[in-house]
Amino acid sequence: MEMKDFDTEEIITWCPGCLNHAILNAAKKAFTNLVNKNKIKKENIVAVTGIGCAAKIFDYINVSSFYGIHGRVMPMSMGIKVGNPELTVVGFAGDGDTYAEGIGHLPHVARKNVNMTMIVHDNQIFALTTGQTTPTSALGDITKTSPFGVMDRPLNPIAFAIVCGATFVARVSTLDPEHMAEVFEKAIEHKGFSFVEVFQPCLIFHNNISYLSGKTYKLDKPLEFNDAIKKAYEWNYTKDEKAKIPLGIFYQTTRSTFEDNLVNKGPWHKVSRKIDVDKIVEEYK
Ligand SMILES: Cc1ncc(C[n+]2csc(CCOP(=O)(O)OP(=O)(O)O)c2C)c(N)n1
Ligand SMILES: [Mg+2]
Repeated sequence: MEMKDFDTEEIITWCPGCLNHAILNAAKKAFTNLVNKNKIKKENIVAVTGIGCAAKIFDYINVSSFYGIHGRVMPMSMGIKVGNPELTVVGFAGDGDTYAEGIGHLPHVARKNVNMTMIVHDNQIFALTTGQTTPTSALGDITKTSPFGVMDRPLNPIAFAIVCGATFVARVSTLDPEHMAEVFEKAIEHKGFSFVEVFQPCLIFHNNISYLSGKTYKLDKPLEFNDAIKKAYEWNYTKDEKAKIPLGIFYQTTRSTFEDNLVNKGPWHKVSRKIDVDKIVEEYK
């Protein structure tokens, strides 16, 4: 299998040079490698998306997909995975989608350890709606909803995901596409809830390429729980010019998954259910 087997014929409407192209390529590369290594089957991959620039990936990657609604990628993915645990479910969503509208879902898929991967295209802005503050916008960022600078302390999604119980937590950057594809592969291969935060500078509404350049470094290996949380706060989504920003796998552990713990195992699509509609209607008469 080659990467081009994941191409579609849709016209890509991201801006020219948009770093979402790098995420698309890295996802295709990770899928191709995993299929070629017989770790997953192409026909079993499901991409689940929310709404936003990030979510347009739905149209550009040739796998079974579900184009959902804003903020609901994780519960939709969980439903798909529980419905058919044989599937490899990968969610793609923006930072607004995941950390604003959808934040209520992250703790639960993490603590339940749903066996899926969540890839967050974090451009620190609501991009498709042309530039409003999100929970990872830095203090002082000027946006359409914060013309005098963001005043609220940002959310630290890495620390949050670890505390909530995610069993694989990583951060990558679109400015290092090779590393991004490697981590995507490991995240998808990991059994349990994998959370990958991706730096995806938005060329139009939040271009922090020059800020990130030279400040990131790679972690050698995953850390212990407490050390991983401490490391997550080494950079707390600030504009600090002296920052050192860690990339890589912060934390990885093994725990039984949500599907493992179900009393009645799936795949539910193969379970035939006999429902006597007339009997139910009688009960309610
Ligand atoms: C429930 C709901 N709220 C708001 C919107 C409007 N909306 C559509 S796209 C978008 C911005 C998405 O930002 P983000 O998730 O960060 O993705 P990006 O466009 O930055 O990739 C918003 C607010 C919506 N479609 N649904
Ligand atoms: Mg965004």
